[in-house]
Amino acid sequence: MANVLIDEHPVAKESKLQLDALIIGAGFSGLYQLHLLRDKLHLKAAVVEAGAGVGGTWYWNRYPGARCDSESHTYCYYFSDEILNEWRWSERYPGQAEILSYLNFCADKLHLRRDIYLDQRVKTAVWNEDTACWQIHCNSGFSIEAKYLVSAVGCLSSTNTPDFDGAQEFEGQIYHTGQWPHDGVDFHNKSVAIIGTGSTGIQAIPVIAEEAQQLTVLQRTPNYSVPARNAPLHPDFHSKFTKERNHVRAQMLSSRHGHPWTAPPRNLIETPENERTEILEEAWEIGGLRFRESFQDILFNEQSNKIMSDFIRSKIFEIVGNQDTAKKLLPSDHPFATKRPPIDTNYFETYNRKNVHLVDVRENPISKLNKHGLVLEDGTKIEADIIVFATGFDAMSGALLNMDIIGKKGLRLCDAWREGPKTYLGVGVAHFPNLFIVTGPGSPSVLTNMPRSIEQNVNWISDLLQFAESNKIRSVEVLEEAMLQWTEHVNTVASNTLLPKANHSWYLGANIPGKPRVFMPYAGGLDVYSARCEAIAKNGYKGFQMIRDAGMS
Ligand code: NA7
Repeated sequence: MANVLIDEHPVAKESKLQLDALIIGAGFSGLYQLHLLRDKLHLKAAVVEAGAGVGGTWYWNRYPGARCDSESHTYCYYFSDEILNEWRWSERYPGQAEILSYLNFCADKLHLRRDIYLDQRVKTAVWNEDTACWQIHCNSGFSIEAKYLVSAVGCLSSTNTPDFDGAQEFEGQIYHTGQWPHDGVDFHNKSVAIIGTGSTGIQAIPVIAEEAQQLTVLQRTPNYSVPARNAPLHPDFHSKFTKERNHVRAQMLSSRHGHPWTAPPRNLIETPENERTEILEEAWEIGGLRFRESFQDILFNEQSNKIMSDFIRSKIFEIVGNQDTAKKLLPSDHPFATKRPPIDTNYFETYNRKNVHLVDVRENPISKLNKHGLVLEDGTKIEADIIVFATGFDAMSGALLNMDIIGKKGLRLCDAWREGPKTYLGVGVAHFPNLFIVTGPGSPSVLTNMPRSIEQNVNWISDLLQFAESNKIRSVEVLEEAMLQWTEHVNTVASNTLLPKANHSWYLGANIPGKPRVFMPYAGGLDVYSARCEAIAKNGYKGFQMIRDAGMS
């Protein structure tokens, strides 16, 4: 890792940049992808990034309380012992600022900056059949020609801001949690309204409540949440972890969700009531996403899930003093963990504060904004100095479709995906040669601890490119049949679980008006998916067509 060149971000020039590989996005995926393609495969590779810094999700999501729900020692790269040895996490779950520092540390350590062009948002990417290259144009006018195009745009990077009438009339400030101002927002002496009680709202509400004069929470769908039990890590944590980390790594890779634990081989439904209550109470005290893994049948058996969901509902009743408020907070329209399960610090407790008010906007939706705040359909007015949109993302496919990607014979990705995303392994799309997607729709991605899925995908894509380069392949193309079979398999696997039972989930695209309802992530587990990818690679990348200059192999 010798520093032979100056580590500064390059300036985009007007003349076209010629590359072997262009990577879009400088988050966890893009940084590692650049490292492998440039430093291991020795390709001429670069990254374009829309933000003014590296970090991806953690660059944009700076809202109060922003924190990861994977534990720190697992939410990081595992490919480099040097990085694992040097970096020290401070808390059980890493906060936004700490993860952003970590990613900047990695970018410096691996000397990545000199090949990362900042403030470059990709507008179009067009496949040129004659040159077998992608022509990429950014909004700034910067353009690039590259043999390979790797999308590392992330699953949750295209924000969803409901288009309320009257937004221009509002005289206060509006912020979306996913585009938070870098110098923060001062809530002191302010009346604040927050829309949304997904993972983001659940993290932000307790922190904003401590600072704001009044906080009104506009809740459309009550959510389950489990205490995170965040705390500083013990001073000995790092040395203990260093000794155990090969074991931790193996546990993560052999698990369904990429966390270092798997559900014990027991079904809730078959566990006697007193025993299961004891297990759930203990899991509630430990906190975090492990709670979901207390039993193996939670996502498969409706009755088991109902018992677990009832347990959480009983906790909400215990925590929230005002029973009317508690009732409004009870989730009822989806089984636990069929939407992304939030973990929290004092979320339900926050409703016991005098300055926090809960408004149900399911039956009485937000109709518009006016000069002073929000107006509900029945005419109720909610005054606010600041409105926070914690309204989520056009997940998984949104950021990809925001770029105009045009493949063979002028086929646009938005047309190819008109009925929902279709991919092979989440990684490739038929008729879009030499295009690879890290944690795309059809991969385990958001159902897992992301860095594990990212490393698996990036390693696999890099091996595939290595194979293509050493075999003098002109273009790597997904076979239509392989893509359709995989897409059907993704659907079948999801329908064998309770996951599609959450009608409004962003996993299904249901949070975006007009978006086709297709269950997007692969629910078969990271372990199963990785084994499948490995077998496909061993089988000469079955499902891909490798085209040489002189014809086909
Ligand atoms: P989510 O989970 O999509 O949550 C968005 C929230 O915003 C959710 O409660 C929505 O209610 C609510 N919402 C969206 N539009 C409206 C309108 N028009 N009116 C009222 N309420 C609305 O996004 P998050 O950012 O919380 O989490 C995304 C992921 O980021 C998270 O899972 C982690 O993986 C990190 P709804 O439930 O649709 O009724």
